[in-house]
Amino acid sequence: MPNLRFMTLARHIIEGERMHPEATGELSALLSDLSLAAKVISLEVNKAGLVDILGFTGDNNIHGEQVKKLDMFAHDMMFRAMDHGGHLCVMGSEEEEDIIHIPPKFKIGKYVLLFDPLDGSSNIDANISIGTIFSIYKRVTPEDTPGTLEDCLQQGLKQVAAGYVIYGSSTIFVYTAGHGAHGFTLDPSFGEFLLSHENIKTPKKSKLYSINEGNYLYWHPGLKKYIKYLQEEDKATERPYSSRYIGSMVADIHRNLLYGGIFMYPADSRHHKGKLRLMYECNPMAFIVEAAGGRASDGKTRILELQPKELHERTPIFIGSEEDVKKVEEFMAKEKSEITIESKK
Ligand code: FDP
Repeated sequence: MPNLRFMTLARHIIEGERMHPEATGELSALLSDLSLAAKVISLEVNKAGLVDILGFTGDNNIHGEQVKKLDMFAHDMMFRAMDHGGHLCVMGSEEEEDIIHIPPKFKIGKYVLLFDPLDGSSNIDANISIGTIFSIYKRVTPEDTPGTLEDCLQQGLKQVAAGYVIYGSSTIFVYTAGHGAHGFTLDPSFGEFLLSHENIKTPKKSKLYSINEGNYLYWHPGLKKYIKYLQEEDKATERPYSSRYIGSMVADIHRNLLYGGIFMYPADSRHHKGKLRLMYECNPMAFIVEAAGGRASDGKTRILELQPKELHERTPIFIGSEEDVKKVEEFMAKEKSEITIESKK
């Protein structure tokens, strides 16, 4: 085993590829291009407080949210880093309504890339950790033709790789190509991602939950009971749990992946499909968390088995330590009633 301090992301990707004699090197090239985009975005995120890049552009994205300059910068950077390698046939971005075609001047490849260029962007001004999330699939339509929506709308279990980059106290690139989840910390002095979290194993049970409790009134009754259960005292099951909610999905899930925890963004009586996007947020995160031994569901069904119908569709999500996710599923299954708004006293 080589000295971990000198295991760069590039080397790790290449060594991973050697385990697959049939590999063409294209996936490795894609991951390397992504790591370049991550370095540039990281640099820009770190400069955000210094240069005049903060603030709203005045435009709204397709979800009606106000877009900040940094989101657009990250979106452009991802596109420009990934459009010309010859490995992709189509892309999709949380910031763009339609699928993104590869410019005709570049070669068309066999992979599909979906990404959320800057997740948690409402936190930028407060210097809170944010992240980039990506998901890679093999195309399902004939080769050498432009990719289509059909290539993008695949079940999460068809992902060949997924990852996220967290821009926090340091920049960390976490990815899985199906064999474990691995984390690399960016050494800013020489601009390399170095292996810092080898083969992450998330605890099977935790003592920590993450949810926006401001939405309590609108939750499913089973979820209300589950959260109350977590707050009760019981030494045997290590309750009460602690509550930790940053409100930035990558940061919340990264912490829970390392320490154990359950992150929830449920459906509620106002938002029947929750808030988070299946293709850009939930599928890639579920792929990583499962690779680390965790679990992810929409409350009933495994996230990776959901059949997407639209590029930007949302889904409820319960993700993290396996036993905790199973427990909330049990609580919700016991309550037959639908989500209702509690009457005001
Ligand atoms: P944001 O709106 O800041 O982009 O993806 C959306 C997201 O952040 C997630 O990163 C985060 O977990 C969630 O929304 C927070 O939503 P609430 O403010 O409703 O809790």
